[in-house]
Amino acid sequence: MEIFFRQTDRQGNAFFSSYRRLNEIHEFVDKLSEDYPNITEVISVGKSSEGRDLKAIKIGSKTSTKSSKSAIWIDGGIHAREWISPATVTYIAYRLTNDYSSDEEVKDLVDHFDWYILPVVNPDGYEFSHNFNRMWRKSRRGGFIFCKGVDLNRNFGFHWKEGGSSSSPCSDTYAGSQAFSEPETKAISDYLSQRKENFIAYLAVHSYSQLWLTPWGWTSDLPDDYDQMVAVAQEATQALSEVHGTKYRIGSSTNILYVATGGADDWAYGSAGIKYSYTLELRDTGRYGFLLPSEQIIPTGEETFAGIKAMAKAIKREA
Ligand code: 0X9
Ligand code: ZN
Repeated sequence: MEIFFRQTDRQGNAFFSSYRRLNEIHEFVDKLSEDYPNITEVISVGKSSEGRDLKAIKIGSKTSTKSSKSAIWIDGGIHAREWISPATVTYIAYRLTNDYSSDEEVKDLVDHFDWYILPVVNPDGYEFSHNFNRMWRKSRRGGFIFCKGVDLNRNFGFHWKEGGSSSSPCSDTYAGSQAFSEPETKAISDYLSQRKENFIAYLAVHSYSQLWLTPWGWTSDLPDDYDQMVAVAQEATQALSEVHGTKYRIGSSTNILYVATGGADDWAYGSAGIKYSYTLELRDTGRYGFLLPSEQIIPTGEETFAGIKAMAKAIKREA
């Protein structure tokens, strides 16, 4: 058993030493599930417009006496160029499984919650950003040679296209032809809607700016649960900063960033009724921006994992 864990540790360190292609992330997720069959299940949430799998992993022990567990959703890679996001989200899945047997705190959180982790919401854009254009943001559907793709974080059906998004296919914030016109956003919303009573938290992981954002992105008004969301985010960012000193700011998207409608977090909170819905903007604050060096994958993973654990602990206490 011990050798087994040490091997997995080595795998983790090697895997997270560089930014990985989609097929490597998918293989890693499959491997995690093979290594920890009792607490994991590989899930297909749907397919991208170019036919790539939206491969996710569900992590949760079946030992709980409760028939239906509370669930936490974490996704990454909705914006192609934000490479630290899929890397970090995959790292979270790695630690939740790898540490289950050795860390009481992790065991407790995996026993209590079902974790649904989708590292790459936008696999077509992610691959395009590796193959052709490192600064690509959107998906790759529609358009001609130029002006392809939809900003999937403007395509969710809640106050869709009411501000901070564009109706021009050439724009980097093109909202799509209608709400949920894109297979990626439709798949996520269908998946969550079928199970929404179980979901207590939704995390959309982006980069960069070091922000722990609450809804709303469509109005400067604050959501009903704002105070509780902020209290949980404070515990999370406190734990996060204790790891490597990285400082996060907390606030609503509109108030500390900008108005942008059709975002996943607003939909998760406003339509799916998921009480703790956040967008995380990971490292850094602009020195490297989207081009965060790969040496920062593990430190970013470590601190984000600490933040997410603290968040889950706080939610568990509240609920
Ligand atoms: O603009 C976005 O989609 C996010 N920032 S990013 O630089 N990663 O593109 C922020 C989204 C915040 N949430 C909402 N506006 N709903
Ligand atoms: Zn983003």
